[in-house]
Amino acid sequence: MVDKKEVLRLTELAYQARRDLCKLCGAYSGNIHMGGDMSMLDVLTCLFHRTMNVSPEREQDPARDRFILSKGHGAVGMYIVMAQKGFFDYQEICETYGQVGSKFGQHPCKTRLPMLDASTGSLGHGLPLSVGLAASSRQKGRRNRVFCLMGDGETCEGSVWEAAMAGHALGLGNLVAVVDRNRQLMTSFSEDSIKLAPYADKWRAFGWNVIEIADGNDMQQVADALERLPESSSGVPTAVIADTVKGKNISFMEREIKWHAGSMNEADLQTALADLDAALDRQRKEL
Ligand SMILES: Cc1ncc(C[n+]2csc(CCOP(=O)(O)OP(=O)(O)O)c2C)c(N)n1
Repeated sequence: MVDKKEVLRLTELAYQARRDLCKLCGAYSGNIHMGGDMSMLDVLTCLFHRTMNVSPEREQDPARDRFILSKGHGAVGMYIVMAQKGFFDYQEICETYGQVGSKFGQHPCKTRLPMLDASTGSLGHGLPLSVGLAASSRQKGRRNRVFCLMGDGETCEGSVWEAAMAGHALGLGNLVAVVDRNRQLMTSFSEDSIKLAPYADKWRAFGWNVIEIADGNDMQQVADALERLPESSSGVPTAVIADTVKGKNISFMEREIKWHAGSMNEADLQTALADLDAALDRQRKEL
């Protein structure tokens, strides 16, 4: 088990990321994809602050891990976590986010942010790209991993399953697909539209090693699960399926379809910040 001190450090980072995101949302005039950002933030925090060997200093290092945010509509959540890690300046994100000419667009753009491993936003393309990166790393004898974070709704795209077949056929043990299984899409619950269950079995049927996280918003569970990744030299790709809650920790957002994306007024912002403080208190007591 990952020790409690480390879990607390990661929990506090995820809390800070949620606060920063809420403050940005409160100040921004347009909609932000709050629901799916909140659901994925614990996994994203653990990936950037513990699991992946990435840092601004290693940008050009061929041995560093690669990361593709395939659910590109979650860009601002990723920018904030990367800012904590020193890649970006949070203030600059707040001042320019979503404006014409900004580096920080509503979807991640590699042309403007060269440290990213891909531009994303059109769902279903991150895993195919990740297969290519992982195959190339393998061919060059590198031991790094390629991580691809997808939404569960996104995996309705056929291209995801073509890539899953290829990842297995090529024996890419250095490939890790992480699915933010929040059971919601843009305008509906996933099981009410294209039924995804039995979800983990689908990945197993495609030949993948599967790690399930019963509560993907519990940092202890997330950190422990990501410790169990096989060696990158193994011959089987891994799917980490994290059961999460869309809008996690914000009372008026949790599991609310309308909070796929939205904007907050001052009263919303104050409620959200109080909710986050209460959630952190609870998490500290549990640890
Ligand atoms: C190819 C493509 N089709 C449609 C969209 C519009 N879209 C943006 S987010 C979204 C819902 C995605 O659901 P999911 O992957 O579960 O993301 P999450 O609920 O975690 O935000 C859709 C359909 C898109 N970005 N790309």
